[in-house]
Amino acid sequence: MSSPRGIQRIARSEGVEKFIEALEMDGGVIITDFTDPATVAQANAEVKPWIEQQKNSQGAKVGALSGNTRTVTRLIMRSPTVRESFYADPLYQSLCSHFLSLTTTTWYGSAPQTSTSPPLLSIAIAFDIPPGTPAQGLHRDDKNHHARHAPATAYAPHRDVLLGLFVPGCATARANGATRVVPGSHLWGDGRPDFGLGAEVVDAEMEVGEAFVMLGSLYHGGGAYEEGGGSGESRTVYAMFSCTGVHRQEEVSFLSYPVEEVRTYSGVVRERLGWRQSEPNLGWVDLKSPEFLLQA
Ligand SMILES: O=C(O)CCC(=O)C(=O)O
Ligand SMILES: [Fe+2]
Repeated sequence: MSSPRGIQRIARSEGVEKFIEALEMDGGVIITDFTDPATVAQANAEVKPWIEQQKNSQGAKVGALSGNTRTVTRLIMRSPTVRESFYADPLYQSLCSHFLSLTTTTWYGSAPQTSTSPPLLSIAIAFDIPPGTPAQGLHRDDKNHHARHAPATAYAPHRDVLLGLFVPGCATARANGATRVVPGSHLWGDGRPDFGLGAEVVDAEMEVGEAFVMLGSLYHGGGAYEEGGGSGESRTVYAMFSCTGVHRQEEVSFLSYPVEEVRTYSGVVRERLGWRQSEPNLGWVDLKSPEFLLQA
């Protein structure tokens, strides 16, 4: 069931509840006054040198990434503006808490124990997509977590394990491959999706300063950026995803066992400690399975 309104565009002053309603109904929402052009320009200036350094040199291609798309990983460290002005944004963080925090009561004997698990950052990464890039296949980003979805007519709490934030570094439109989204598809099941009939695919077109928030179960994908389309400048997008806090190990193996130690362990133990990535796209370092760090 897709919303006849497509993707709603909402200002902060309308309050967090409006954003929650829009996400529950459509699976995504545009924040019209997320930030301002000066802050976006600052993020662009911080990230551009890293983009230049990546020029077509990316060894590993990430899942759906196509053409000459360049990526900047470790964005939390590389761009203080992305970190503190975008990722730490109070509205985005409130939405993360709403959709991803888990509070559960269990029993210790006959005493109730209630605990809360806050969300985690799953990844912060920049995509820089030049003209001549074909459209991505429409997909759900929670494929990485092997999420499964029962078909539903209304949103139920904790249906999602991921909440994404896309902040464009330039105005995005169909001509430069704005993200295509399928409003309402977060309520679909796991069967083969039918994008032809009844499903409305819309372009999440944005001005600089706007941002798109999306549930991990929403079908979406980068649009085609034809040669000669748009301004000719690449389309840069800062993408941040939060996941539920329970999608991790009980013991933080990477802080508990130094790499020199792990080098002496057998293959199966290294793998169980997380030194081999989970397919697709989880547990990597700079888009590569971390096994390369174990080579002496
Ligand atoms: O390029 C975009 O707008 C979206 C990218 C995306 O969805 C992905 O790489 O998973
Ligand atoms: Fe995606």
